[in-house]
Amino acid sequence: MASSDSDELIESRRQHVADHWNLDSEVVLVRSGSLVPIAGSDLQYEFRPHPDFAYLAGYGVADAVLAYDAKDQRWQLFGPRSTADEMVWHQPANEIGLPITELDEWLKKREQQPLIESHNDLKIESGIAETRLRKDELELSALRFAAATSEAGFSWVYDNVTAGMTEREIQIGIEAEFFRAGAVRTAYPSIVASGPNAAYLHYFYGQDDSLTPTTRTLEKGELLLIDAGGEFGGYASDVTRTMVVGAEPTDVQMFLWQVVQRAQELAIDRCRPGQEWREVHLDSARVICSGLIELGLLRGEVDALVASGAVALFYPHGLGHLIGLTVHDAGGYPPGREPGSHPQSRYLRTDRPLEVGMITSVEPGIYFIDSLLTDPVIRQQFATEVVWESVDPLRGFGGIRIEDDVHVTDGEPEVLSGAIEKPLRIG
Ligand SMILES: [Mn+2]
Repeated sequence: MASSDSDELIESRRQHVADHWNLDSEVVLVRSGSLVPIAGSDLQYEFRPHPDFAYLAGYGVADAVLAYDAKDQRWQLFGPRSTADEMVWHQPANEIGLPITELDEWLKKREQQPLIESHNDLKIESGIAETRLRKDELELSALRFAAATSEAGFSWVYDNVTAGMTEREIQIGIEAEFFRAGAVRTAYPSIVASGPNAAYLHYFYGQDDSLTPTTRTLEKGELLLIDAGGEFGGYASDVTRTMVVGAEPTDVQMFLWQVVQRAQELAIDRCRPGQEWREVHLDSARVICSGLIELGLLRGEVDALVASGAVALFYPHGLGHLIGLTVHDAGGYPPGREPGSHPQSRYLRTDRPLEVGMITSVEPGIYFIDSLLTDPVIRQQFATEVVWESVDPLRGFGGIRIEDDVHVTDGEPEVLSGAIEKPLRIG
């Protein structure tokens, strides 16, 4: 990060954070983090900086520290320097700030001031989170670019995927296009789930066994759910499309897909300042509930079915989450709010009123999850609300999720991933 525009924006982030902290004389250290060794080897996991450091420093360098002296209201960056031996094996370190070896001396001059490690202090962390909520222009351009890399990947899927391909082949194809379009990495492990696998909310290659991962061949007429996105400049994109491959959709596939699509459309339109995200989420559950009643899978009144947890059997997750330097970004719950235990909301990752500058995913879904549908306690509990004789034949159907990334503005919601088509059928 070099340009003076970005320097100015980073300066302004620091100012906002310091205003939130409102400290007198403390010294705060924000660390980038260290490489994590892989057990039993001399290798390390790929480095990811702590997002608070990345946000306030603008770098992704390991073993670096950003220090703030509240007395002088000054920020000082410290970074590692390579030794001659290290430079035999590695490219030289990015020489940011003062050498990290000078940090002790710098702290000694301030030893009368209380020292706070930012990642151990709730007030300090939430001061950064509250600032990270509202994205600045530099962040928005990274987020838009990340979404464009995802678009390249999904276009490849629409043009190339046919029945008979394995999930792994599809994953390789979509990720290659993310990277070709400029993504630095995938924002999270890509979910490429065919047929019944689409009912696992977070299904990904190698999860079952990292030595010999299994993959499945997509069959004609099955659902294919892809939840994948590129990452750029540390910023994530998070997109899901579900389609029927190689055949005309069945009536049930088409009906449920349209219910999810409608729930998503209504929720995206609600991504406006002042809307309580929990309410938007519950309304999406009501839309899905109406669809399940109409299809004859649930019986009863919409509000009662949402309240009892019957809808959560088919839509167990939250409508969406904040997106930024992590795919499930900081600030989902403001101080004073906590995740509840209600089945329809316990996985809700955000509970706050929307504000201009927030980025949220909008991702309703409907799934036929075997572990829930076969549980005898659940079957007994929902004996009257769930029409089991109509639900049971749909075991193995998989699931449908449609997800876009939405920027809350003071005008119309901006759908960052809006250029990615939503075909019901491909191949
Ligand atoms: Mn998501």
